[in-house]
Amino acid sequence: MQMIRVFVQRGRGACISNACRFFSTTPSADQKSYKLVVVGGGTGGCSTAARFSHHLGKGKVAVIEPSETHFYQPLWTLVGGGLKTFEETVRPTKDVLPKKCDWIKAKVVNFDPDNNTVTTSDGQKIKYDFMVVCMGMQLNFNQIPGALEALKSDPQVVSNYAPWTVQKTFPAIKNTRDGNAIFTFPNTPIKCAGAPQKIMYLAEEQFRKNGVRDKVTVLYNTALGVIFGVKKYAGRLLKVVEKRNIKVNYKRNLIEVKPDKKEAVFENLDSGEKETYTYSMLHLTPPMSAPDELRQCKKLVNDAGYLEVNNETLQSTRYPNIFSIGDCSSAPTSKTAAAVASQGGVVMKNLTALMNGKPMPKKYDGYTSCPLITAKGRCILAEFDYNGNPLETFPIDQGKERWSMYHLKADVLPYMYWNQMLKGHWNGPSFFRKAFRLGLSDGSTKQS
Ligand code: FAD
Ligand code: UQ1
Repeated sequence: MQMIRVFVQRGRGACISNACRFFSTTPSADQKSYKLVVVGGGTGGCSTAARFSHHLGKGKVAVIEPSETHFYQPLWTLVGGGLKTFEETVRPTKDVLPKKCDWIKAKVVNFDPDNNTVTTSDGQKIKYDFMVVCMGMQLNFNQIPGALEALKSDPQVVSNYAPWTVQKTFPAIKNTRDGNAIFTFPNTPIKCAGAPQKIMYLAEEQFRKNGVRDKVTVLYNTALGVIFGVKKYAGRLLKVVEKRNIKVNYKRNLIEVKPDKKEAVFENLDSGEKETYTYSMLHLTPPMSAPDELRQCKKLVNDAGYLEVNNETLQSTRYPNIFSIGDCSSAPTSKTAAAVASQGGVVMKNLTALMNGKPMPKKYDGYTSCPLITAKGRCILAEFDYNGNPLETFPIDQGKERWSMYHLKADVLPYMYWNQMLKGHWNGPSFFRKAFRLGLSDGSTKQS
């Protein structure tokens, strides 16, 4: 019987050895068993599987992922803006998962962390010594009455957030001739919090190109009380919306879409009153949550339904052999692929140490990044940490709209994603940040 020692770890170097626990990994005859099970084969899952299957070898790592298709979601902003094709964002899952791992093509439907087992949608029970959970976020269009119907029936109601609707966005922008073009931000955490406004800037530019800008009112109706969560970039974005004559309505939460009347109903979150707007184009950002299958496992999640991890080590606060990366984890940072890259490096180091009975050496600082496209060829590259302090890579003011940052977003990062990140070779830009500053500073600046 193989026995594995797992250290409960609270922060760098601190092993509370009397909390060590032992468990068996012996499977029954009909059960598969792996050293590491990765749940989800998206950005976090694929890169994690690559890192560990390289080190652990063939047959030791399984990825449980139901989808035949892997999407590079960050490029959907530019697909919606008519600047990239959808095909550039899609690859078969079999081609992006590492060859040394086993792909279990199913969903996890149940977690049993006390017995180190998950159950899949096709009835398999899979046992693990260690598990990394990277299930991303669930899109909850169904929570807005009329939204799904409108997305299916009205060509002018679109969303960059789902693969089945992102290709509707650019035709809708081109068809808009007058009236209200409304862009929403919901009353829940979302992935890439900048994306709801990036597509608005690209649409506004297209309205100008089409000669209809003076007849179209561009509205950003956001449930938030600020345009962006980091002061430095919020200040710059407020200048952009002012210059471009975009109206921002704060604390407005979309509660219904009526495609038959071309109306969108919002709740004013301050007064509780309902406000109805007619639309000629409506870009929806749906409410989001952790996936239902994860939320159901109360032993693993926090009150909001996200897998509860230590913010620094990214280890489950309750089960030391479980870690989580990306959008489904409770780490209180802005949910992006850039954050996943940094988190992946931390989990690689910490979980490897744990597997070898050593203290966990790495701490995640909350690094995340949002390339805020403001037009074709213009981008503010927001990068910041847990405290909302800018943590910029390049020795220039990234709060300015720049062509170089647009090129990074549109051309360099997609190449890096497919060729470096998914192969487990990209841990985020901290190395470059330090190199650009010749080791003198880590590039962090307090909010001004
Ligand atoms: P995902 O990559 O979404 O992967 C989750 C995987 O889990 C999926 O493959 C899913 O099929 C699988 N899964 C779900 N449920 C189960 C289950 N029950 N069992 C097994 N598997 C399951 N990030 C940036 O850094 N920069 C950007 O500019 C940017 N722009 C964006 C623009 C848009 C429009 C969108 C939608 C996202 C953008 N992002 C951006 C965010 C980025 O794509 C995500 O943060 C990132 O993909 C999160 O990785 P993940 O592994 O957590 O989730
Ligand atoms: C990043 O690392 C990343 O993941 C690959 C993204 O997702 C596509 C990003 O959008 C950004 C901005 C980064 C950060 C990378 C650099 C070079 C600043």
